[in-house]
Amino acid sequence: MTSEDIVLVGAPIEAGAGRRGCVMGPDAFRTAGISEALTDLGHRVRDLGNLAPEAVERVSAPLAHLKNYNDVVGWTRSLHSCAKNLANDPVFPIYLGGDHALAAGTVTGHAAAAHDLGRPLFVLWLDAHSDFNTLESTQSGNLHGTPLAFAAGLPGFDGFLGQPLTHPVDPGNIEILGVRSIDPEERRLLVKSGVGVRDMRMIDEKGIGSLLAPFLERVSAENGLLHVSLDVDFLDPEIAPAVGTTVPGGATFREAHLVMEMLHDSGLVTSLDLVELNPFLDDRGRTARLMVDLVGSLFGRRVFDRPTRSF
Ligand code: B3U
Ligand code: MN
Ligand code: MN
Repeated sequence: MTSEDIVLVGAPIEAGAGRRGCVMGPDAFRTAGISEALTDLGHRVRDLGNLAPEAVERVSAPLAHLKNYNDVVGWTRSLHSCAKNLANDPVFPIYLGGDHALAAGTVTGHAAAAHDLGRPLFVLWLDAHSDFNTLESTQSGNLHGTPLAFAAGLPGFDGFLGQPLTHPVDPGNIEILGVRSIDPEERRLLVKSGVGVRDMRMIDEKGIGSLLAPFLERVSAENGLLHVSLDVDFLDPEIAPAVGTTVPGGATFREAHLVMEMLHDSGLVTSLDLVELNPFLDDRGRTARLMVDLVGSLFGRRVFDRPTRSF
């Protein structure tokens, strides 16, 4: 990536999560210096402030156990329109969450825009969870466990946008990396849909770099756009405690930076979600600062430039 305009969009949604606190996420990213980190790397940054959910006429949830359905619907609609508009500008949007339900709007907005451009959208989902429950399969009723199923066009979500999703992401173009918690019905849906799933065991056996490289090659070969959705719980809770749904055994500091460095070198990433940061659970801003550091690696920070000639 060269020097470019990055826009920051705050999405203080916590309606999709099981516990409160993600509403403070966008301001924690700002306090941790996300704008300054990107400016220091030579990028131009514009902070658009925080988005608000669209006002939605109160509709009852299609199933009684779904939590905060109306709020999530309002956020999905405003984020979908925002993402679709930003995708038509020559800017790189970073969505500051907020819980992962925000990706129901961002991913589908970018998918709609990609369709209009005649290019396929690919999605890299960095997460301890696959977030592939449908409204029927979710046991918890927490809607942050459903956005990827919605974006992949699984049935039952017509209420989210008030109409069927016209341009879902091809499930074959989705790669979930770092996963270590999948519900039984979710697993069945993932297999049936053909989503790429790379769990921690594969990372241990093959190395995270060799798992990511073939996916990036495919995005490049198909002239795709790449949306990256980074959930804080992708990281090991020892280094990133500020998340409501910690699962032990996550990506290490080095693995996470390597992913970001490879994404930078690929030049393929066109939009980014930073989600599930719960500052209420943080340890003196440590998780927020780590997330900002990772964004730095994605936007070109390196310790030492590789030599251009060999000796
Ligand atoms: N699969 C579970 C747990 C979960 C998913 N995403 C998060 N937690 N953050 C569920 O509630 O759907
Ligand atoms: Mn998630
Ligand atoms: Mn997660």
